[in-house]
Amino acid sequence: ALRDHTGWQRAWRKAQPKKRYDVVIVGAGGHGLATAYYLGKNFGITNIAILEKGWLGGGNTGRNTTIIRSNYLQDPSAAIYEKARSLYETMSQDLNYNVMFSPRGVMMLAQTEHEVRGYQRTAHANALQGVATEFISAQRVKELVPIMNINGPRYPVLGALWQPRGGSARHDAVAWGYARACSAMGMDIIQKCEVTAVRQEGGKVKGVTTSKGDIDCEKLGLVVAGHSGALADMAGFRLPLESVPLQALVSEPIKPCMDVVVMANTVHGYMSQSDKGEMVIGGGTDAFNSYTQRGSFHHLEETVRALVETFPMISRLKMLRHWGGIVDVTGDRSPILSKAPLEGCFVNCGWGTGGFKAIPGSGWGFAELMARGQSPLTDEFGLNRFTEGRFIDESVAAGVAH
Ligand code: FAD
Ligand code: PYC
Repeated sequence: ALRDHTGWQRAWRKAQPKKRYDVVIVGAGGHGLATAYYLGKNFGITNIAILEKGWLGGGNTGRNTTIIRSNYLQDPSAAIYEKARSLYETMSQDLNYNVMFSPRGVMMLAQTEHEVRGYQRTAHANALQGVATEFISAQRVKELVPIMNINGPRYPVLGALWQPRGGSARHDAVAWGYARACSAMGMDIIQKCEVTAVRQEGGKVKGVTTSKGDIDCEKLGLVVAGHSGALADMAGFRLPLESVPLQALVSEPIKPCMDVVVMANTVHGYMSQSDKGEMVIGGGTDAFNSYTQRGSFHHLEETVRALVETFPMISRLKMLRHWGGIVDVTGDRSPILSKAPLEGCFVNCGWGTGGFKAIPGSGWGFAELMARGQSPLTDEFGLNRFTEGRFIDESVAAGVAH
């Protein structure tokens, strides 16, 4: 059907690396591209290269299950995730690219008394932070999601933390929209360009060595999610991170049956319905460190088993595809947006299982940090918090997947 569609304009230019840039960003995922975009838009810095070892958006940005919410507990988290959620509301207009943001509502089920108390606490914290969430009853949950069995013998639904303006967006479109806007500002997006070394001189970053040659830069941003440990190693420092696979799967498409996103954190499962009708399903991280970006059958079975008491209908669904991405998990389940020990080098990582929702807020704050050396959105997320013991504990909000 697309036979006669020829001569389409490229969404972003195919670029060859120059010898030198003001800023080099490693990683053309959502966070790297958003950082470049806000460096250009908010600070007028456009002499930028974004280097990607594979294809743009082919890392976790193109592998995630697209849940967007800002119902975190601690103030610094609420600030950056709510900034991101609010930027998602206008992203299609801002980028002139339809990212299909769908604020359909996200609920986190409370299936133990412990979770009831935890989510009521989060709802109170969110009220103080200006984040609109509420704790709703089991009956209200059933009204919103009629296919749910709220009277399961093992894990009955006791209520839920409900964020009506949470939802989802089309992950590829987020990456492509930012990429097109960056390219239009004159930035170079260079795919199949793997960074293999970080070059330094006198304790300051000088540039990078890549599969397409050496590139010099004034400032370097490392934004490579599950490969952050490897890049930090090249730059001569260590990060408090573990890299583990996180898997997801989709079913055959079925008629519309659920128009909100549901997370069941106690049993480690979550589900939403895509625009195509597929049920998008995921569970917890693999129990071992690995760089293997693929799915495995035992994990798939565990996840579906976890959900089937609450969603009996999934026992009859055929599953179509499963896959994995490598997520970078910190001890306090909060990200790292920080100056690195090497002068001129900055690191944005540790989003673990929950960074898709944060892409615009992270890009906004990290761009400010790289341009000005400081940002109110990133101040609390520095590497120094691990040596000073100022953890931002979000293990409950990270929820299902951690
Ligand atoms: P990535 O998109 O992974 O981009 C990093 C890029 O760096 C990659 O493209 C990689 O190829 C490149 N790179 C690595 N090394 C090099 C090198 N040496 N040289 C050049 N380039 C390099 N988050 C949510 O908020 N909601 C969800 O529902 C959700 N679900 C998820 C489900 C799954 C199965 C997975 C895996 C993740 C999920 N996440 C979710 C987490 C989210 O996907 C990530 O936190 C987010 O996408 C990270 O984006 P990024 O731009 O930092 O990383
Ligand atoms: O961060 O909301 C999230 C999430 C859900 C599944 C994976 N991550």
